[in-house]
Amino acid sequence: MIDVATFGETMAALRADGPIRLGGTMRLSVAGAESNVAIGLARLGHRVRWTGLVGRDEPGELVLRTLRAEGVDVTHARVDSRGPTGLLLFERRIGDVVRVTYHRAGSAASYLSSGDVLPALDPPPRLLHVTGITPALGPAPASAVAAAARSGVRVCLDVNYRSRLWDRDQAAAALRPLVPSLSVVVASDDELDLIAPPTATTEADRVAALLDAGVTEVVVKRGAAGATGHTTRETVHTPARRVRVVDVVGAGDAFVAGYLSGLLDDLDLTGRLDRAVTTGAFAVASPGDWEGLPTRSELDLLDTGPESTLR
Ligand code: KDG
Repeated sequence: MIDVATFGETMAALRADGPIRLGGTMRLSVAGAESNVAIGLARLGHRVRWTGLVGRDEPGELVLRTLRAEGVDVTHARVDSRGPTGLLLFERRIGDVVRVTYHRAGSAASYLSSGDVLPALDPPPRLLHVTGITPALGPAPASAVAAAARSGVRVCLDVNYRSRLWDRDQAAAALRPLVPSLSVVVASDDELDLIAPPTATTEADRVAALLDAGVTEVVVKRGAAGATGHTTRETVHTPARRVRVVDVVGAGDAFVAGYLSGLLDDLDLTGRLDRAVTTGAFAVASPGDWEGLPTRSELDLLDTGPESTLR
């Protein structure tokens, strides 16, 4: 049985250490919010399925090969010739400010439809994880998210607002109707208004409105300030783990992987948040979206003192 199914766009990712316009060497990998979560969960020993479309090209082969190598089930992922695999460029512009450029309009993934994703939910997984990025890719992916959310599986949505893909009004119009189907909502503190009803104007009101609407847990990510989890019974705040910041991209996905792992392991809210801030810290402390994510036996590595050598 699959523990977590997820779907979305995974792109070839090129990372430059300085401004791209100056040229130089870039490192090639893959990136996508949902596949980052899938890899994080697979490394923790959960059975995960990622579904998506990649182009008939070598970057598409890289995406599928990477996910397979990480132990993610790609049975329902496929090559589609209608567009190329998307491309994502990261450049370290100044200090630790990273700038992202997408080349994904018309990509193979923008054709992902409910016909691609619904078979991947049969038999039903324990959890379905979706993000607010997928409905921003086009009408077919938006319908796929809506259909999958209504499939009866327990759904986690990470709002993951991307201003380069759509504006806040468009995001809210697509995401709010999903709420009745959601069990877990994860949002940054500046994203809650995109999923909560417009009548709720404070964070407390937004959380209360989501819980009233049937969401069982609302998790608010606060970056370096940690995270707050809310259920109808309790609210728990957990500070972030202190690590040297190397690359914050992917930290939110790592956080979700840790949180869902805790949920699958039946940890209480405090335990789920502890695992989430731990996996988030691994992502922050290592380069790349997902490369530094921990296996289960590495989860306590952050308790090792600074500058330690493990022999
Ligand atoms: O969360 C990290 C992701 O944002 C990144 O890897 C790529 O999925 C991505 C996106 O659409 O921004």
